[in-house]
Amino acid sequence: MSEKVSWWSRLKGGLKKTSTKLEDGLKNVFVRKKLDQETLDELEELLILSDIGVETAANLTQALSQEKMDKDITLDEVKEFLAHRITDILTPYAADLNISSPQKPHVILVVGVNGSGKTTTIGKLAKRWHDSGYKVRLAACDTFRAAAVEQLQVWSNRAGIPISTGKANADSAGLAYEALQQAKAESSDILIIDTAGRLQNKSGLIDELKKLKRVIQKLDASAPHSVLLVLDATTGQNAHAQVQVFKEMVGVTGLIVTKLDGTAKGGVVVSICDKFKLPIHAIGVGESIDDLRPFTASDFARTLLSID
Ligand SMILES: Nc1nc2c(ncn2[C@@H]2O[C@H](COP(=O)(O)OP(=O)(O)OP(=O)(O)O)[C@@H](O)[C@H]2O)c(=O)[nH]1
Ligand SMILES: [Mg+2]
Repeated sequence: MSEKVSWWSRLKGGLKKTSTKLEDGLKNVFVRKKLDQETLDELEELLILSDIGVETAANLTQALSQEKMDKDITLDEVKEFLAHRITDILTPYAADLNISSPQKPHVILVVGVNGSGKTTTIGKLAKRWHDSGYKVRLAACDTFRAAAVEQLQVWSNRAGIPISTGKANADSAGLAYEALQQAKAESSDILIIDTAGRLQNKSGLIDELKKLKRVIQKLDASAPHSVLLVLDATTGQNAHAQVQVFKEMVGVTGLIVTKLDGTAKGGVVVSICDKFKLPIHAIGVGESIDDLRPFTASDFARTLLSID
C-alpha cells in the first residue's frame, strides 16, 4: 500500500464511528428534494449531536440556507457543501509543530487530563523526530506513578532515545530542570517533558505545572517553546472545558486530539478549532505508531462527511 492510501484508510477507519453517524443522519434528514426550514432545523440538530458545536452548527446551517433555501438539493451536494465549509474552518489550524526555534533545545511541555494519551503520543512523536535526524531527549516528569516512568522508558529503549527519570514522588520541577541541563550539555534539538495527568479542577496539580515552567525558565527564559495539550476525543464537549482551563493556567500553544477511533464525537475537533483558534498538530486514530498523524483540513473534513 502506498503511504497515501494507507493513511487514507487509517483515517477513514479511525473516523468511522463519527462519519457513519453523520452520514446516516444526513440520509434521514435529506429526504425531501427542496431545502426547507424543517430540513434545516433537523440538520442543525444533527450537527450539534455530532459535537460540531452549537455555534458552528448554526453558522453552517445558516450558510446552507443562504445558498440553497427553497432550491433542489441532493445528499451529495449537502455533503460537498459541508466538507468545503468545514475545510475552511479547519485550514488555519492544521499546522505541523514547528521545532525550529532559535533556542536549543526546543522544549516541549506535554499536558492534559488523566489518560488522554500524553505518554503514548510523546513516544510516537519522539520516535518520528528521532528517525528524521533530530537529537531528542525525554523527561519522565510524571513522578506520581512508577508505572508512568516505565511506560516512557519502554518507548525510549525501543527507539534508543535518552531519557531523564527520577525516583517515585521526586519533585517533577527539579527533574525537568536537570533534564534541560542535560539536554543543553549534549546539544539536543528537542526536549519533551511528560507530566502527570491532572484534572483541570485540581488546583494543586496545576500549581505544580506552573512551578515546573518557572523552574525551567531559570535555564532558558523562553522555555517551554511549545505547550501541547493532549485531548481525548471521547470526552466530547468536555474537551472544551479542558482547553479553557489549561489555556488560562499554563498557556497552551497547540493541541493533539487522540482516540478519534473510539468515538462518534469526532466533530468536536471542528468546534474546538472554531472556538479556541489553536493549532492542531496531530490526531490519533488508533494505538499504533502509524495512527498518530498530521492533521490536514481537507482530508479530515472529507473523511468526516464520508466523501472519497
Ligand atoms: N484507540 C486509541 N487509543 C489511544 C490513542 N492514543 C492513546 N491511546 C491509548 O490510551 C491509553 C492512555 O494513554 P497514555 O498515553 O497512557 O495516557 P496519559 O495521558 O499519559 O495518561 P496518564 O499518564 O495516566 O495521565 C493507552 O492505552 C493508549 O494506548 C488513540 O489515538 N486511539
Ligand atoms: Mg502518562
